[in-house]
Amino acid sequence: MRRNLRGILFMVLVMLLTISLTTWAEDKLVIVGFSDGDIEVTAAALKALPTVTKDVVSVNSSGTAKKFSITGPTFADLLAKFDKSQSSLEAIRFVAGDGYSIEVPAEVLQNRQIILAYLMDGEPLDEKSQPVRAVIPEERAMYWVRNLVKIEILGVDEQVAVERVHFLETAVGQLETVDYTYYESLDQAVSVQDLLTNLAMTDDSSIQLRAVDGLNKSEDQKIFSNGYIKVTGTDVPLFLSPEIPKGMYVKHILHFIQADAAVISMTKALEGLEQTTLDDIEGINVVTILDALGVVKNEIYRLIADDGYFVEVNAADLSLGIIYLDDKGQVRSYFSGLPKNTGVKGLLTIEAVK
Ligand SMILES: Nc1nc2c(c(=O)[nH]1)N[C@H]1C(S)=C(S)[C@@H](COP(=O)(O)O)O[C@H]1N2
Ligand SMILES: [Mo]
Repeated sequence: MRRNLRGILFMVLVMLLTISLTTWAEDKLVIVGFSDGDIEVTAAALKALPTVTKDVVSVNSSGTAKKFSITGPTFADLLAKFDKSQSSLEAIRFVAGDGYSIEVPAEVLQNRQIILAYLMDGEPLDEKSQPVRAVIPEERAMYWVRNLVKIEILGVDEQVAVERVHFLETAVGQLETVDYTYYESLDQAVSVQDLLTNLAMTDDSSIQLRAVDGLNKSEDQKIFSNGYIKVTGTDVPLFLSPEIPKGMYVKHILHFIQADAAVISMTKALEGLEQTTLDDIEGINVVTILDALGVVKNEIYRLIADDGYFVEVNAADLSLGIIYLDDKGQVRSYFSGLPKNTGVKGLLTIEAVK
């Protein structure tokens, strides 16, 4: 009996210690990446800052809206304490304790107020949101990071012009697919690493993703290349990974751009870009595609097929051409009034020839 009691007491002690240690470990926010050193802010220090209280509406990726009121200091006020300013930052990354993370771009940093909320509707945050939830009113809920434990100060990648466009469907056709279980469905996916390697996209800069519903998102190169693009079943093309929370998945990818290369889904382009009919073929004008991706203006463009076949077309003739999916789902080009050899089957790449 005595022994039992002691055992229980010991267990309780261990539990209390564990609880206080974990609470303590998550009870602070670190800001890393400033040249003059990291900043550690305890929850108590955050609460000592002046606060704002705001009625906000969070909108998630499915369009569901939730209304509540939040209270906390602004990120700008916190930075001011350390003689820093939010608007002078190029980009930051919010990192949560649960593995969720998201990059906040310069446009958001320059135009929006960021609130480090520790009260919701006047009450302390729920367990999984503590110690703070970043709230950016007027931005999508993907930026409203619960359980915020780290803020990374990032530099921006040097802007380079897009010089080549790859068609996702053709590129995927050159790769091995793997089984990927998505909810109740067994689907096929390709490794992003394989895809990028195959397309000689070896840069380590961030990837700019755009979904067909207009969502734009910048993803870290390592996170992106460690993931998969699911190509069959629902929500495709879908960026996902067993290593990241579902909130980081990107559904219905229209295109993604990294450095001088872009990858576009023709299936999604047919939904998201303006369609045209040319000599009874329905597709998208070549110029529409190149403009959507911001491809550089050049005199000659090369169209390359998956078997290595290629043909060159003058810039002046580009608007005579469309890209379409044939009845086998293959990407093809067709130019009205140009020689038949400009009709490329299994189109993989369009690149500006220097
Ligand atoms: N820590 C953490 N914060 C997060 C996420 C997450 O998975 N983990 N998901 C984000 C996404 S994608 C959305 S849409 C919202 C969802 O917020 P809700 O659960 O309050 O609806 O939280 C954002 N903040
Ligand atoms: Mo989301």
